[in-house]
Amino acid sequence: MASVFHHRLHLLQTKHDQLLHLPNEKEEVGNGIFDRYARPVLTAAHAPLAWKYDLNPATNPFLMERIGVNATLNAGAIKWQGRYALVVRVEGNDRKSFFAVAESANGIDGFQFHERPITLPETEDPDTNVYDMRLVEHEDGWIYGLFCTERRDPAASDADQSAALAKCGIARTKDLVAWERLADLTTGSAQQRNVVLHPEFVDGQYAFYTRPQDGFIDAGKGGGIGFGLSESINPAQVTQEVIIDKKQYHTIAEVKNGLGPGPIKTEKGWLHLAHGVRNTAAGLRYVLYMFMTDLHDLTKIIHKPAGYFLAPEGEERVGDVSNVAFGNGWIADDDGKVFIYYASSDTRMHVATSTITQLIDYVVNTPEDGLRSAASVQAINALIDRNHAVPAPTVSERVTNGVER
Ligand code: M1P
Repeated sequence: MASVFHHRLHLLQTKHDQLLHLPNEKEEVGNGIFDRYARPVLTAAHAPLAWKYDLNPATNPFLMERIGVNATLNAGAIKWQGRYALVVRVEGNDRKSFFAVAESANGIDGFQFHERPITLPETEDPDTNVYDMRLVEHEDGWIYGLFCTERRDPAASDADQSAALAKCGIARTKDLVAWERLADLTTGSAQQRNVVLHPEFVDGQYAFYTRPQDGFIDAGKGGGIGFGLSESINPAQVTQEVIIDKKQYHTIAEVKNGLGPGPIKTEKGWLHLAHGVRNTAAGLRYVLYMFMTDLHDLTKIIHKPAGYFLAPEGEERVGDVSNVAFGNGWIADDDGKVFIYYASSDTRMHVATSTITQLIDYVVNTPEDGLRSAASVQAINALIDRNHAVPAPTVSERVTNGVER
């Protein structure tokens, strides 16, 4: 039996080590807006062996997996002590999610989990499930993690074991290791998911992006990305929410939408990444989109490209909840490079890279959604007209560009 244990341990350790050291390559031709990479940055298989196996041959002679890890998804992100840190939603085989920090030196490969998952304190009303943390370094000096806390709906009948109440949980830390739990956010809405803290005070108050909805799955008459202020962070209470980006018929966000990570401040405005959801015969389709709000009036969208910024592609389209791209973490480096972390199909984490300059160009210069097929054709014709006006390249430009020799 001891030989079974040691043989399996050697194989498991070798495979795990190889996975952790796999380099990630940029895919060759991107869309000019961002670059995708060949491999996910984190999968369930990246979880440390010590989280899953009893490594004592006396008590686990077959070296069986005792605790299963099902998926790594929807990670918040932050540059921390010069390294790229993700606070990952790790989901076990038991369907419970928890948070764990994984770090990398370059943000693209080599992500490794800390030895232990985060021990998140509970409130007096324990969470059944916690997920999708948004990290924000606030100007008050704390790093906040806002996440979804889910509990069974107390009004549901015994026959209904799926009705849940989703609220925004709030925790804060100074080191990503020790977390202080604050009271859950209260708002006027029955349910809240996808809540994000703005990094700066607004009129001396904490500012929240919200996503009010009537039911756990259905946005109902709620939905849209909301915005509201709270005098205090503990307890945080938003009494007035205004919808700054509503769901809209025949767009990528006609069923619901929600903000991704905290916004990035640029000289032109606040850059936002969000997800939009539409319904199809194959189920819900989640894609990422971007918009920009005014530097001074955070409720005013000044640019919003039509359609999606990033949609699940190829293998990304398949997973536990297929056809989903979800992003709640990005990191803007001082040199202008942006690392966009997104999960595919509620299963694994990926990175895409871009720059602030490219993202501003994208949000400012991509036509807005005209909301009619005819308007889409008009936008294409306008582009063709402008292309006709582009002077033909000179021979020397064609030679320089490698078109002619
Ligand atoms: O399954 C797709 C996503 O569904 C929910 O997102 P939203 O609240 O916008 O509908 C969340 O459960 C999210 O975690 C999940 O990825």
